[in-house]
Amino acid sequence: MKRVFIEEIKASEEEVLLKGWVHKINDLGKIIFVKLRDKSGIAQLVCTKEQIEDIRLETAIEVKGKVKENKKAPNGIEVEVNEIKVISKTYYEKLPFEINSFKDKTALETQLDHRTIALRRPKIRAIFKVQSEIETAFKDFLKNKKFEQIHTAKIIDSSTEGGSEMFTINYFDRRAFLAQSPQFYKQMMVGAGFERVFEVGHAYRAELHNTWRHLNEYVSLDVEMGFIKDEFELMNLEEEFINYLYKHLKNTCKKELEIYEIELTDEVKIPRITLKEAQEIILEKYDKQSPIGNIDAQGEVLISKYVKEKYNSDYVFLTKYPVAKRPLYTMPDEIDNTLTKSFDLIFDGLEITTGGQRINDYFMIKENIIKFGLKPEDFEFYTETFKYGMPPHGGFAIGLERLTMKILKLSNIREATLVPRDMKRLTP
Ligand code: AMO
Repeated sequence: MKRVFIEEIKASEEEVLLKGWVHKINDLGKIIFVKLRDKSGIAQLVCTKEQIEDIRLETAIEVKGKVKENKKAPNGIEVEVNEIKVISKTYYEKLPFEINSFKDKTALETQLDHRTIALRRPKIRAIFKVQSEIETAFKDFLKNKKFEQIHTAKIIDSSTEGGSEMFTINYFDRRAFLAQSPQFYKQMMVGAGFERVFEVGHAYRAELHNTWRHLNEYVSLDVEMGFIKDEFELMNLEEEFINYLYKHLKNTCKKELEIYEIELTDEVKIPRITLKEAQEIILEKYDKQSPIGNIDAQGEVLISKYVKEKYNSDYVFLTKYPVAKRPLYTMPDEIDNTLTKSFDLIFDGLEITTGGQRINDYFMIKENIIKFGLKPEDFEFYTETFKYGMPPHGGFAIGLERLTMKILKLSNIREATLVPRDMKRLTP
């Protein structure tokens, strides 16, 4: 007999073979209802006392039984058990927290300490179904537009984003770093002839802040595109992706979105505001001064509040960041060369993307490296491509966990990270 997944059980089926974990046991004396959980859902089993002698919560079992209609059971179906076999016993004394309760009062840190137990809760696993579909949508959307997937080195020789937020590692007899971003490599591959590339990979940031929105290891959804006109082409591309993503999630994650009571809008139209305008709005409307050349976490919340009220949008692109605040590869603006052709995308009070057009001229990039106080010879591996006809290009990167967190309205980025790495956490 072939095993069927719980979501596939049909009322018309005579007998089924199910496999899964014991989710709940409800002993009514004469009959016992056991909820069986597999990756696809939960089924009600009707058992006798003898049949459940060797089982307790979370025992892995195999069940053969008859399918019966019962309006009161989940999905209107229950399985009258003929045979239960224990596949794997449990050895715990006490569960670290309840897996089968609806209310979840366990502290996030405790859940993360016992990650694989917490993930047995359907509500928590739903986050990662959504996350996996975000990744699928990202790949499908870009492949349809002639982008190719690449994988670049995560052990690297130099910083891409500037700053000191890099993890150092011993690389035989030398010092190396963990990549903060695939930035240089994705640009190099555009020049190498791929024209359009994307990467889904880990990025590492040795940031010293332990906040609800920072990880030290996160998944970066990176895009880079050659022969572009300007940074607005990139914003249009990202806006189109968000619309594609929402449709995809509505098709593939109906159940999961329902669990989190999320209704995705039918059309996402993203307003574009310069950083300077945003700073003025934040000051005039909310009496809050922003840091020079940027907005801070509170500013992100305030500007989102403003665009929600004014444009009914959950998203806003902030454009034209100053040269002084952007990495060395960023293209300056033609009209005002103190500004850059770069942008951030803020989603419901949180930056989820940075992007922009890049410098593509060989001499200009070398000059900029010097301006940043660095040595051009250390960057020859990167700038070499620029000698051989580097097209105008640009791209962006989306933090996968941040996007997941905001779509599901979670309050901490760790909830949207399968095995989070932060300043304190290196296990599980
Ligand atoms: P940036 O450094 O802004 O840009 O990162 C891009 C996006 O990655 C996510 N992100 C993070 N997520 C969780 N924890 C962190 N510590 C963290 N740091 C960044 C955010 C952020 O918007 N090379 C450029 C991108 C480009 O221009 O193509 C870059 O890395 O969602």
